[in-house]
Amino acid sequence: MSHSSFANRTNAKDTSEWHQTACMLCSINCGVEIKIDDRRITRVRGDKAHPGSRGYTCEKALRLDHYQNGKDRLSAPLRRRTDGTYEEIDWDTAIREVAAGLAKVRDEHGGEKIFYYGGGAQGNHLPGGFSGATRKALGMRYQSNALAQEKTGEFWVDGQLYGAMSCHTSPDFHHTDCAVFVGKNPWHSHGFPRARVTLKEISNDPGRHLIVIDPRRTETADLADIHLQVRPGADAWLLGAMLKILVGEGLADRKWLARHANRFDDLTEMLSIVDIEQWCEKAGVPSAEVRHATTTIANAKSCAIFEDLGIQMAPHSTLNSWLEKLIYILTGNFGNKGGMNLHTRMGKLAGGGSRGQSPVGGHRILGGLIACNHIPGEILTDHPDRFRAMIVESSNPIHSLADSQRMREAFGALDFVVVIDVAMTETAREADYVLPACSQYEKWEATFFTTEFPDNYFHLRQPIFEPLEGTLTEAEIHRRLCRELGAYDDEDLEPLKAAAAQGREAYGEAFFATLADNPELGKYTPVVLYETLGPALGEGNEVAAVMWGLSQIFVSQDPEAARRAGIEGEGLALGDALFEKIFTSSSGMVFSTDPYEQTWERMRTPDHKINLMIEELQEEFISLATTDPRDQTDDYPFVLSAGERRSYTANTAIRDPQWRRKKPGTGLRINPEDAESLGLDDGGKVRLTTKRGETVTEIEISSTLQPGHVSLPNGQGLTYPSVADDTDLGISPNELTSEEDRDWFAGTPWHKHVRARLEKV
Ligand SMILES: Nc1nc2c(c(=O)[nH]1)N[C@H]1C(S)=C(S)[C@@H](COP(=O)(O)OP(=O)(O)OC[C@H]3O[C@@H](n4cnc5c(=O)[nH]c(N)nc54)[C@H](O)[C@@H]3O)O[C@H]1N2
Ligand SMILES: Nc1nc2c(c(=O)[nH]1)N[C@H]1C(S)=C(S)[C@@H](COP(=O)(O)OP(=O)(O)OC[C@H]3O[C@@H](n4cnc5c(=O)[nH]c(N)nc54)[C@H](O)[C@@H]3O)O[C@H]1N2
Ligand code: SF4
Ligand SMILES: [Mo]
Repeated sequence: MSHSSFANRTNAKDTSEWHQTACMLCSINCGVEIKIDDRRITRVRGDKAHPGSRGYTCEKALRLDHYQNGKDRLSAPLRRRTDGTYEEIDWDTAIREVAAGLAKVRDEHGGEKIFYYGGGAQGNHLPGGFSGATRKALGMRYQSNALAQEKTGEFWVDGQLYGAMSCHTSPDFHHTDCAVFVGKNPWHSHGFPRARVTLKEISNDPGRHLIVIDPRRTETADLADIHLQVRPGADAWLLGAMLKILVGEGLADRKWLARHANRFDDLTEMLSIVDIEQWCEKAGVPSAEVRHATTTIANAKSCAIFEDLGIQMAPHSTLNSWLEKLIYILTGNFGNKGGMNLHTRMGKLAGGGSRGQSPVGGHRILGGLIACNHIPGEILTDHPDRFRAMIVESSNPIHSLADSQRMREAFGALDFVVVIDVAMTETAREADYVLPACSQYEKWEATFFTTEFPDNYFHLRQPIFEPLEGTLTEAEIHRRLCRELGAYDDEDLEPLKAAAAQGREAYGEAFFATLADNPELGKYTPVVLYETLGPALGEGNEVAAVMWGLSQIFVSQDPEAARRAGIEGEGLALGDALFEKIFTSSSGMVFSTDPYEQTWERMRTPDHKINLMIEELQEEFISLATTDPRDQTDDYPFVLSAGERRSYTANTAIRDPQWRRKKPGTGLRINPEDAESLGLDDGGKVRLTTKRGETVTEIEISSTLQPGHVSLPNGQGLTYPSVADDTDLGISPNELTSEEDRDWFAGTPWHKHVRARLEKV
């Protein structure tokens, strides 16, 4: 067993050395190399050795120091005083009082009244793992995170089509002949490795096609062969018309469908209600363009599609996911090179399936998560089962979830709130206790956004800086909370500590034997690994021990995928070899490799065929024939896209107004015709009113938007206790959104479709 190759690195102060890590500003987590000077990140470049990004970065990574040394970083636990201000306390006091506060709620009302939100943002998913132990120690049951305001509808649809929600598809853009983006602007938002390079390659190759469905002429649309500039919120009609063209005009792959899918006749029957001309008109796209796009998809050798917030956060969200997926399925683009495939995963982001319902409103729980828009309703009530306390970790829900005002009110109504973050966020400012965590460059960290195919990557990043004084890793915070709550004691750990001293082989055997003897201890696995195997990995490396457990789980489920990636061994030794490779690959590694046919093995329907029909969504589809997206109320003639990704946005991970070199440009984008009819010049001020709020903002005239459609960037409008001049920090979009505007099925918000009124100021 090799000892840590990094133990001596955690104190590195050498300014000439490049350190391997990753950018944590979006889900792609490109490998980067950085140079440091004391506690600053001074240089950043793409890491060519990273198997996914291979040297690629976008412009945002260059300014990571604004995260590491961000404004309002926390460096001591804080306790709220009765007047609402905070006082610093020491860690022992903090752990004792937080544990006591949570235990009191548990003892008086039951552990299931304590709600967990977050667990990881774009680059840090280990906290969500460690917090599992604290949650179990308290008997907590309900949780949520940002996925339940974007992706849960899509996951559920996957479950219906492929037999389990864990059957998540990976678009093979690197090999595809036809890439389609629906409500997705990968030029800015990425979503797959090396996005800009790949988009340009497809765009420049006359034999390959790029199709964009977006109301705005985005940077991606500018590169596209075909841009269907759909009316905002009208995708369901457009996708319905495309499906009818496929089925009605002989473009569906009938032979392939007969072999791989069930109920094609029922689907054809459902699509019979579609009047192609009329539906295209409702969608605002000429039918000739829709036919051209549909034919291009059908005739391409392969096609891969990515749907994102433009349809997931708009009317008919879950229905749209179904219709979008039917397009690649009807053209036989599943389980093939250049198409859509079911990938492996390391770790998991959402827990459990879709059993149960929320305790107060009885709302669907999808992927183990309560829909974010339902959270306030589960608190602001006198229902006996309401949530009474909350743990928030690596997330900023008061800023990022719909209806910030009501979210703030809900936090105010809780008996006890603790926030674990690196910075004094909008959410932390509503907490009873704030616990300061080490930054992602001060501890071992990783992302579970491992969704690639045929090769899937994992990157365990080693710490580069010493923890900022006063901060702890989440692993240590949860270990201390578990100990304080009496979850387990030294005696429980003795056999594991003794085995760890003899090496990882002995540890592996002892681990499973101990858990069989003491199943209770198994509830706390992440912190138990951290406490027992951790020290054997070398001082400062203890957190990495949790990956040993995840490696063992991975090889128990998918041993062949790991072997195809070059990991050798049998049983526990295979898992240990995988861990060793993860632990020593400072630039990331390939943990699984699949042939395309593997997708069919991964199907969870009994006959391994795709189930085309989803009963729950049929009625909504049929209603499209008799409804029209142009029927609007007169009070709010504009559609606001509240939260567009731009080059200077990264959710709320960077809390430093200085990180944008140029003048912010955080204004409202608006079409020239609309600006003219409002009598406004570029930079002019406008009052924007929604049913939930109003604000005054500058406008930025842009012909990329169609008339009647306006957009604001995401992640802006942060407030900084330490910045005196907080002018020009933009608009916080969720002061304008309402929790009521949501998908009827998944509860996902309509952030891309907020009705609005504009007046010149
Ligand atoms: N630069 C940057 N990149 C990011 C992030 C960031 O904050 N900044 N955040 C990351 C995260 S968490 C996520 S989830 C992804 C999101 O990535 P995207 O979904 O690509 O991001 P958005 O810009 O919010 O929305 C995508 C597109 O939806 C379009 N749209 C609006 N209304 C409609 C509609 O009715 N129909 C259709 N078809 N399209 C519509 C918008 O014009 C926009 O171009 O980005 C990730 N990447
Ligand atoms: N109106 C509107 N609202 C939106 C969107 C939109 O398009 N429109 N987009 C939505 C989407 S898709 C998403 S994913 C959400 C994202 O919203 P959130 O899930 O709230 O995520 P972030 O804004 O990235 O916040 C991450 C938090 O983690 C903290 N953090 C960073 N590193 C660490 C660490 O190592 N440890 C700990 N403990 N904390 C850390 C940061 O300080 C920050 O407070 O926003 C959503 N909100
Ligand atoms: S923001 Fe995303 S795409 Fe850009 S460098 Fe960071 S991880 Fe890569
Ligand atoms: Mo997101």
